[in-house]
Amino acid sequence: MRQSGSPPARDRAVADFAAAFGGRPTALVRSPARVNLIGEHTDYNDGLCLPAAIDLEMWVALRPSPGAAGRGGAIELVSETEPAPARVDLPPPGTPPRAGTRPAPGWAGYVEGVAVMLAAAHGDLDGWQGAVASDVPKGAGLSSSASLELAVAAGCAHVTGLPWDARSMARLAHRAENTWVGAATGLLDQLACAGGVAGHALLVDCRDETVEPVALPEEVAIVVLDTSTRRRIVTSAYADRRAECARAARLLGVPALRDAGLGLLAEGAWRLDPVTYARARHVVTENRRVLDMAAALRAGDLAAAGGLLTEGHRSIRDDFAVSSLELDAMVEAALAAPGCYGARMTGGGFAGCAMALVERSRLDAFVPAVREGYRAATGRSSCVLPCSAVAGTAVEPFRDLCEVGPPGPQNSAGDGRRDGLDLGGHRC
Ligand code: GAF
Repeated sequence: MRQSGSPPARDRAVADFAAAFGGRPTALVRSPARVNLIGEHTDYNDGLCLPAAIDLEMWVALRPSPGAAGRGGAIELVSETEPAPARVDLPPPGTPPRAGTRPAPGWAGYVEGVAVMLAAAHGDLDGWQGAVASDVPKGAGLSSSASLELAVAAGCAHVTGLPWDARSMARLAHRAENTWVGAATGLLDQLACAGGVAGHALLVDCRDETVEPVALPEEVAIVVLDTSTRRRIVTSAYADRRAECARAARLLGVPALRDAGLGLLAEGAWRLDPVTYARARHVVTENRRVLDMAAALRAGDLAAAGGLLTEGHRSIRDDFAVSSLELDAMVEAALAAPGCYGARMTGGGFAGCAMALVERSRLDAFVPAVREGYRAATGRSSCVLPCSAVAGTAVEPFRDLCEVGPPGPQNSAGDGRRDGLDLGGHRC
C-alpha cells in the first residue's frame, strides 16, 4: 500500500520494472480495488450486490519478453509487496489439467491460475515481464486478489492480442480463484474490478451476471475506513457461511436463498435452527436492501441510502456474524462524525475495512473525527480514504512522462486529475 509521501503506484511500477528487467515498459495495466456499498455475502446465493471500482489501484508496468512469442516463453512478475517473484513457464501447468497438479504458493498461485484459465480458453500465451505496485491493502476486504487476477489477465490479453470483454474476463479470473487457488468465493469482486464505471456503482445480479451502472450523486463521497486489522479469506469462516446458506436454501426447498422472500422464510422457519435462520434472514433482507439502495441513489435520497447502509451493518453483524469489534467500532465512529449518511463493514468481513457515504463538503471535519473516535474506542490507528468510483481494469501504452508535456488526457475517474502526472514530489 502507498505510504504517504511515496510516489504514485504507476510511477513505482515503472521504476521497479527498470530495476528488475532493465529499460522501459511498453504498456501499463491499471486494475482497481472495489468497495461493496451493499449486498454482502449475497453473490454465492445467486443474489444482488452494489459494488463500485475505486481509485485505490494496482499498476503493472510490462513488456513482452524478448523473442518469447508463443510456446517456451514465461510470465515473470515482481511485486513491491512480495519477497519472491512469480514465474509461470508457458504453456502453464494444468492445461489440460492433470490430477495432482498443485498451485504455486502465495501470490504466484493467482498469477498461475489466471494463465492456466486463459490458456485453456484461448490457447498459447506469449511471455511477458512485469512489475506490480499497488495501493490496494491485502486482506482488507477491498479485493486485492481480484485486482491482481484482472491485472494479470489484462497483461496476458494485451501481450497475446486476446479480445478483452470485462464480463468474460471476470468469470475467467473467478474460475482461477475458485478452482486453481482454491478460495471458494463468489463473482462479486471480479465483476466489480473488471466492470467499473467512473462515477457509478454497479447493480450486479449474480444469477444472470448482469451489471447495471447506477450514478452516484455528486455531493456524496465514498469513504473507505481501514481498521488496520487483516484476515485471510482462505482460512476464515467464509466457507462456513457458504455452507450455512446452502443448508438454509435446502431446508426451505429453494434452489438458492435468492429465491426466498420474507414470507417463505417465515413459513419455513420451523425447519431451521436459530443460526441457520439468522443467516438466511440476512441474505433475504440484504437482497431487498440492494434494490432499495439503487432506488435511493437514483432518487438522490442520501438519507435513505445512509439508513440502508447502517441497517445492513446491523444485519451482517447480528444475523450473519462476520463483523469484528474493530469493524463495529469503526462504523460507530463514522456514524458519530459530521456529514455521515451511513456506514457499514464492506467485503468478506472478520477484519479489514468499513465504508461510509459522506457529504462531500464535510469531509474535512469527517476524516479527523473518525480517526479520533476509532482510536478512542480501540487504541488503534486507522486510515480514512475518500475515494472516487473509477473505470474497470484497463491497459494503456507507456509514455515516458519526461517526454510528455501537458495537457494530458483525463484520468479514469473523470474528475479532472490526470493519471500519472502527480509525481508525488519527484521530478523527471
Ligand atoms: C469476499 C468474496 F470474495 C466475495 O465473493 C463476496 O462473497 C464477499 O466476500 C462478501 O460479499 O469478498
